[in-house]
Amino acid sequence: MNVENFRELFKSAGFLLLLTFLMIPFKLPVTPGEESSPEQQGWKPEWMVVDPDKKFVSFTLIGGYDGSNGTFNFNGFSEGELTLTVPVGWKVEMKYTTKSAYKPHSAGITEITEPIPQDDGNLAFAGAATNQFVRGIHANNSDTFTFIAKKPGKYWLFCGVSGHGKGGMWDYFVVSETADRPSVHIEKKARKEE
Ligand SMILES: [Cu+2]
Repeated sequence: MNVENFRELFKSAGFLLLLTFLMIPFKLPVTPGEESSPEQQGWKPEWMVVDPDKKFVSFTLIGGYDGSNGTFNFNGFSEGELTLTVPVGWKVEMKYTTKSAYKPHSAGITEITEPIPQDDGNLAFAGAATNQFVRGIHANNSDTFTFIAKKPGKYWLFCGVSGHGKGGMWDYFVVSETADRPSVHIEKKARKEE
């Protein structure tokens, strides 16, 4: 190997080293709840509070949170963008508030049926809906419901106000036999209004 070749080798090795350093910030693990984004696994939003010892999880849900899907959304998510997962047998609390002044909304856990029901559909668990599920809750009003997630399966988090489910005001609620902790998963769709 002559000097020139050696110099080239040294240069490319240096370049590779520089590249490696540049890559490091993107490979560092991210602490959930700090730098993580909703798209990452293990995201734990402020609106989910977990007590593993009591097998209890509390979700704070806001109907008409923002303008997404013409305000027909939970915490900004609609048409299945949001999936709440809880382990089977856990106690679930849903602290629900309507924010949008445009229309009343409600929240309940319902069976997934086709076609999407015009109104409330079938509750998956006894008591798993806000009061006035079909009439809805007006802006700045709240209702909290609790239930035991004893039946594994995939359900809707559904707004029972007439036409809202059909309008996309539904997300997913999963009762899992394999999950050991509650989790939130988000798959945000690209929308025109955003
Ligand atoms: Cu609604």
